[in-house]
Amino acid sequence: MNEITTIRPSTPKDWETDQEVRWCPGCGDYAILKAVQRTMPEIGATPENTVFVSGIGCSSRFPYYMETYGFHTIHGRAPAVATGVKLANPDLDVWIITGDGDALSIGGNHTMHLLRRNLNCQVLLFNNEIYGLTKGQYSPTSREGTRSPSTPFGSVDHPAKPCAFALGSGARFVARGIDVHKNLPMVLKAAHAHRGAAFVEIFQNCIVYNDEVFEPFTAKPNAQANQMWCEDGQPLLFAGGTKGLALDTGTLTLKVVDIVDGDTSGVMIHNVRNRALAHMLVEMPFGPFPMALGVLYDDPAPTFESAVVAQNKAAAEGKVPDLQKLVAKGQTWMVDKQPHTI
Ligand SMILES: Cc1ncc(C[n+]2csc(CCOP(=O)(O)OP(=O)(O)O)c2C)c(N)n1
Ligand code: SF4
Repeated sequence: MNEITTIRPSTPKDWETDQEVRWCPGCGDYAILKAVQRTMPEIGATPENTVFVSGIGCSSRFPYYMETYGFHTIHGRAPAVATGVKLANPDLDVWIITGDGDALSIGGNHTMHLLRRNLNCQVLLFNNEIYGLTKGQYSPTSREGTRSPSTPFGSVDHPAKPCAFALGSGARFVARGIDVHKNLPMVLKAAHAHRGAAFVEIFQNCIVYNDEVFEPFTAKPNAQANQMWCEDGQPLLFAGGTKGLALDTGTLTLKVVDIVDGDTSGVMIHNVRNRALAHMLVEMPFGPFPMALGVLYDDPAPTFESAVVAQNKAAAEGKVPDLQKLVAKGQTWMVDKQPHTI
């Protein structure tokens, strides 16, 4: 007789592996790993239905540390492998782990197509604005002036904005989090709840090659003044509710306004389905504006794998698969030209 065993809810510990975690002491990757391991039980995930796919980089060591299926693939190619995994078994919960170099240099093309196709998966881009694994060369997200072994006089490149790249590629979910911030699991849960490609940029401190680069908004004394956590249906406020964002209707741009006597009537209300607002939030220059964090855009659309499955089903309708017939089909084309004579 078969015995039915009840599924035991998991704990964060169940998602840890016996592998030695090999990141530099103090690396932001540790905090992200913990946040993901804390999130998995809360979203009701099961290790046997979960796959982590990564490219190459410090961040891409992540699958070794998750007690799930995993692929540590080739540089920039995690989206291709993840697409194969999802098409082979659409029921699997697929997470892509990538770095700013992995996703936006060598893998920029793959990331773009994954997002526009809208594969149902979560993409966690660990943005440390540097190549960590290869010892600190500048990356597509490094700021102008970044001194590194490959830019000894300072970078002259204009950096890419990962969330703007994602929106421009057609992503239907875009969010931002910070490695050590308590809100990261909330952002991860929202990404997981979204059906389709969910893109999350996580500001991750590389303590060795780019330490403190996010301090202007992550350091304790700067956080309140410069972080704006966006919540759907709520006014866009920051600096402890003393400032907000309003729309300048003349120029169709955002502007910072002071909140006087708690009056937020002129402040924009966040709407995660407003794509134009999302574009403005991810493009805001930091300094004059705060750093927009949390779920910036969330507007689901049909997914790639569901369309492929439906198409395959329709094409196979009424047909009996016959492998033998296919193999014995004979020649499918004739080469009737005479070979060239020399
Ligand atoms: C085809 C190929 N080109 C280059 C490399 C060298 N390489 C390995 S990781 C990496 C960049 C890693 O930076 P990032 O993606 O930002 O990840 P991090 O290490 O900072 O987490 C590069 C250039 C490689 N492994 N394979
Ligand atoms: S080099 Fe930087 S990103 Fe890589 S493990 Fe060390 S601190 Fe982390």
